[in-house]
Formats: sequence, C-alpha cells, structure tokens
Amino acid sequence: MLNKKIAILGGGPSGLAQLRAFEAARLAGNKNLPEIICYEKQNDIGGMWNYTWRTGLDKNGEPVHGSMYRYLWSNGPKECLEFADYTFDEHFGRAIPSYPPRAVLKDYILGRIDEEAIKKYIRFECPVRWVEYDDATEKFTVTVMNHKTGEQETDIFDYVVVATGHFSTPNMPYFKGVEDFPGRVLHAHDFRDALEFENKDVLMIGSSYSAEDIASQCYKYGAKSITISYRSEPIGYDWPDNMEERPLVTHFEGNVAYFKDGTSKAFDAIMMCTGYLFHFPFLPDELRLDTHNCMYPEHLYKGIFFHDNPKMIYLGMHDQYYTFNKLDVQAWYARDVILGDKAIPNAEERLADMKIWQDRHQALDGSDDQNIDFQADYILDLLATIDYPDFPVKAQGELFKQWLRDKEEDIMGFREKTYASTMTNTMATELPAPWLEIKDDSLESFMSLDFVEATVD
Ligand code: FAD
Ligand code: NA7
Repeated sequence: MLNKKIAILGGGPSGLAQLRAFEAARLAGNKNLPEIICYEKQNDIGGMWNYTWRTGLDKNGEPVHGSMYRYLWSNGPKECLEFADYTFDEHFGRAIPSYPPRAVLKDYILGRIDEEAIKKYIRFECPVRWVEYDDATEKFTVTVMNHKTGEQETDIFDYVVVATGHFSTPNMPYFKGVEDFPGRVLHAHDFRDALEFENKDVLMIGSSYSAEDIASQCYKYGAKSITISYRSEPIGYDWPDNMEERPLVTHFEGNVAYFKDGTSKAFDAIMMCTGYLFHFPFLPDELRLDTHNCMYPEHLYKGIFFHDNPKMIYLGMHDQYYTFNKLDVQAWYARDVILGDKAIPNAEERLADMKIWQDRHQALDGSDDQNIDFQADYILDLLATIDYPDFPVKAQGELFKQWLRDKEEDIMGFREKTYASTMTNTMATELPAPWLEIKDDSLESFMSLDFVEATVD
C-alpha cells in the first residue's frame, strides 16, 4: 500500500464520503493510508448543497455547478437519508420536522465533517481538465486548472475517484418556434428564486422531480398559473386549481404553446425541467462512463468500479432514492478496495456479477416501489462485506414508499407529515404552520419555529 496516491474529483457529498472513509481508517489506527488529493471546482465543500446565486459561469469562467434553488426543501423524508454514524438527534440535539429546508439539511450533512481534518486534502477552485491512464506505468495523470495560482497542475495517481455529480449539465431539448418565444426560457438548472414568476403564467416541460417541485414552489410563491407538459406520463397529483398537466408541447408560436392534444395556451415563461446529462468533459472515451439517469448504470462493477479499468472509481452515479447513506456505503467499499482489504475479482467474475444486477434492473417495471426495493438490495449487497455501521435500509425503504403515498394524498401538504427515525426512533416534530405558509426558510428562521410534538394515533 505504501506510496499509493489517489485523486478524488469533487468535494460534494460523494467526495466528502470518500475523504471521511479514509479519515475513519486513520482514526482507527491505519498507518498505511494513501496520499490523497481532492480537486474541487468551487471554493467550498458541499457540492450541490453549496447554494449559489450564480447561473451560467462562475467567477473563474467555469460552468456553475449548482442546480439548487433558493426555497428548496428536502424532497424526501430526512429519516430516509440519515447517516448511520451521525444521526439528526446528534446534530440538532432535539427533534425537528421530517422535511427540512435546504440550509438545514446542509447544516446536518456538513455537521459531521471535521473541517480541519478534511479540508487539508482539498484543492479548491481547481476544476479537473483532463485524466489519462498509462497502461505501461499503470498510473493516471490528472491535470487541473488551479484558479488560485492561475496555473495548470499535473500529478500522477494510482486511483481516480470520480465524484463530480450528475445533476448539473442541462438536457435542453428543442421545440419548434421556441427561439421566437418573447419571455424567459430557462432550464431547471438555472432556476433560483420562485418570486421571479409571481403573477406569471409558467410552463414546465418534464414530469419528474424537478417539474413537480419547481411547479410547487412557483405555486407557493404566487405564480398565476402553472402548466406541466409531460412526454410519457402525467405526474397525476391532485393539483390546486391554477395548476394542470397537458401532453407534450408540439411547437410555439410567439408566446403561445401548442400541445399534442390540440390545445394551446399563452405563457410568460418556459422552464425546461428535462433532466441532466452525464457530462465528464475531463475524461477520454476509454475511462468515461456513458450513461443516463437510471437505477443501475452499465459498466460499473458493484455500481462503483469501471469495468475496463477498476482503478477508475465512480461514486453516486445511480438515480437517487437513497442518497447520503448510500454514498457513504459506496465510498467505504471503494476505500477497502484501495486499501487492499477487499479484492476486485477478475473480468469474468465482474461481468457475471454485473449481469445479475443488470438483469434485475431490466426486469424492473418502473414503479417506485420496485425501484426502492432494488436500490435497498443494492446497498445491502455492498454492506454485507464491509464494516460500515449497519443501518435499517429496508425500514428506510418502507418510509420512501410511505412518502410516495403521502405525496399522492396531498402534494402541497406532504411536507407536514412526520416519521420516526429508523436509527433512534425519535419522532419528528410537526411544522407549526402549513408548508405553503412558511416562506422564510433560512436556517435561523426555521430553527426558531415552534415545532409541535407529533400526535400519535
Ligand atoms: P454533487 O453534490 O453534485 O457534487 C459534485 C461536486 O463535484 C461539486 O462540488 C462540483 O463543484 C464538483 N465538480 C464538478 N465537476 C468538477 C470538475 N471538473 N473538477 C472538480 N470538481 C468538479 N438529494 C437529497 O438527498 N435530498 C434532496 O432534497 C435533494 N434535492 C435535490 C435538488 C436538486 C435541485 C438537485 C439537483 C439534487 C438534489 N438532491 C437531493 C440530490 C443531490 O445530487 C445529492 O444530495 C448530492 O448532492 C449528490 O452528491 P455528489 O457529491 O455525488 O454530487
Ligand atoms: P429526471 O428525473 O431525469 O427527469 C427528467 C424529466 O424530463 C422526465 O420527466 C423526462 O420525461 C423529461 N424529458 C427529458 N427529455 C425530454 C424531452 N426531450 N421532452 C420532454 N420531456 C423530456 O430529472 P429531474 O431534473 O426531474 O430530477 C433530477 C434530480 O434533480 C432529482 O434527483 C432531484 O433530486 C432533483 P420522460 O418521463 O423520460 O418521458
């Protein structure tokens, strides 16, 4: 193990999980740790949770990573993403509601990070420009632009961990006539403040998480009307009166959108909630994961190790139900492989294992319940052979299913529901007012609300 060197690309939740996994080994007395450098494009840790007001390019002229918006609240129950080694109780010292706003969740995610211990590994404002692998030396060369020094840097590594996320580069489809639309046309990636759309007729294209949540935000902050245009299936919730779903847009004429069902409507703004591209401009074809947002990307052994070169490691590339605790488990597994505590089998065995998971993936019927069970089984498969603290993966899966039922029952009120922690049994407290009425959601404001002890039926 001596003299091994690893590069972690990205300092968001995945990259931080990798750094913490090594830190845990160091604290446990492991003296044979590799040298680690983490390159991060932004000027702080937190990845997507490092909210930015910027859109387009950052101060260094790099594409802005952030897709989070100002009034975002957790889109799933916090009880489903609780870390196995750091509970909400430990962080907040008291019960809080099940759906915290963005800033509160960020406070929790970063709360377990020993910044002094972790930040020393990270080079901020260093976007990765290129990665190469040399078959003869069996080493990677990583080139980054260090915006702090104004110079490019190159270094040699034994392993590369790609933790750059996949919800940052917009998938932006074209619709005939959109170029003449007189109002704002933007992608969800560039959406920041719902107040911009107060009293406006807004069209969302797409019918997944971004469409659903940004539409709800726009409703909450006073949009005049919201139309969601779907390609495959409507979302199907019982929306408030000024919200509706229509089939896909066929074209635009001026400010009027025409839909597949023959109807039309005039709009002030169009928001493409059409998902994101997996975009690794710093990787050559032979190292690059080529996939889309799905439950089990092809070509990754254990969903982590690039089949053609297992020293190329990818974290957090699945579509997400489970998030932070799953990233931890992946990072822990990857660490054990890098430390030599766990072997990567030969190509034939890897292919056989990937086939089992791909076959299961192909057999999924697309329902959330099946997807959740599948992702839970994937996490349990990884957990079975590592010493990451066990956590009630299946029980969290059942909470995810409850969350989906709660959304169906009341899409504007589901964030008022409460659940018990699967780790500590602590029951979440209730919001003191309906979610629609709580408009100031800063950390300080939220934590000073008078949360109500949940009533038990
Ligand atoms: P990211 O958080 O995206 O971090 C990737 C990091 O890599 C960033 O810091 C970025 O700057 C850096 N990077 C990128 N390219 C380079 C480069 N070339 N060189 C160097 N560094 C680079 N999850 C939840 O659990 N709950 C939620 O409520 C929730 N809401 C979400 C809402 C939105 C709008 C979005 C987009 C995502 C949401 N997520 C949510 C999912 C979110 O992606 C994960 O919570 C988590 O941030 C994934 O962590 P990550 O480290 O894999 O990726
Ligand atoms: P998703 O979940 O990948 O969904 C993308 C949506 O965009 C989905 O409804 C797609 O329709 C739709 N889409 C994609 N291309 C088109 C075109 N060309 N025309 C019309 N509709 C299209 O992305 P989200 O942004 O919603 O969510 C990503 C993450 O961000 C999520 O994990 C949240 O945490 C936040 P389809 O159903 O495929 O027909």
